[in-house]
Amino acid sequence: MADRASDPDTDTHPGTPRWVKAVGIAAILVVLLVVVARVVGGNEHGPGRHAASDDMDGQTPPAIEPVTAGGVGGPADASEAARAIEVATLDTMTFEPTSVEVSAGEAVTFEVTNSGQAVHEFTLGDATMQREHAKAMAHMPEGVAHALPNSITLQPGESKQLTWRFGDAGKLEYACHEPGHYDSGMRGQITVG
Ligand SMILES: [Cu+2]
Repeated sequence: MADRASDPDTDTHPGTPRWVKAVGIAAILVVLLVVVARVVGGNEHGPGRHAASDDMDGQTPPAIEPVTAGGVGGPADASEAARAIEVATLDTMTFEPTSVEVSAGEAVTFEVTNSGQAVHEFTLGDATMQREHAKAMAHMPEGVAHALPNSITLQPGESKQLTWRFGDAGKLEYACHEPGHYDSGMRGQITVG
């Protein structure tokens, strides 16, 4: 994409590298798609299942894969959860606890409290979902990433809930993608047994 970035004479705005424009255009497209998706899906329940809509058109990768019955599972209503797990986010770039165990097919409500002074998030998913979320955060920290059903963002002192029905047995993560936090190790392990 930046193959001609060193040739500003071909550009109407010599001072602006081509990639900056490309990122800007991509950001505008993402905003438009999110608005459209919200309008279209506005009167439906379970907006999470529609957040990664098909109309992304390959322009920007959806930050979460379509939810299926198995696999990683998907968002659920709090009334479906038989139990709750309390999780705290800490400024030491750790979660408390650092790991949890759940059963395949079980719905669990995570009651997450930000015990730190910094903003933290709780993003649930497999490695692919974590990677896609990090990508979305890098481009649109206040837009796409925070509208996803597998993620909540918490201001200092804030508590929020996220209910998830787990799918197949395996390993998932809960992680924080505020800038630098994930790379500092801010992640916990979910063993789905
Ligand atoms: Cu964090």
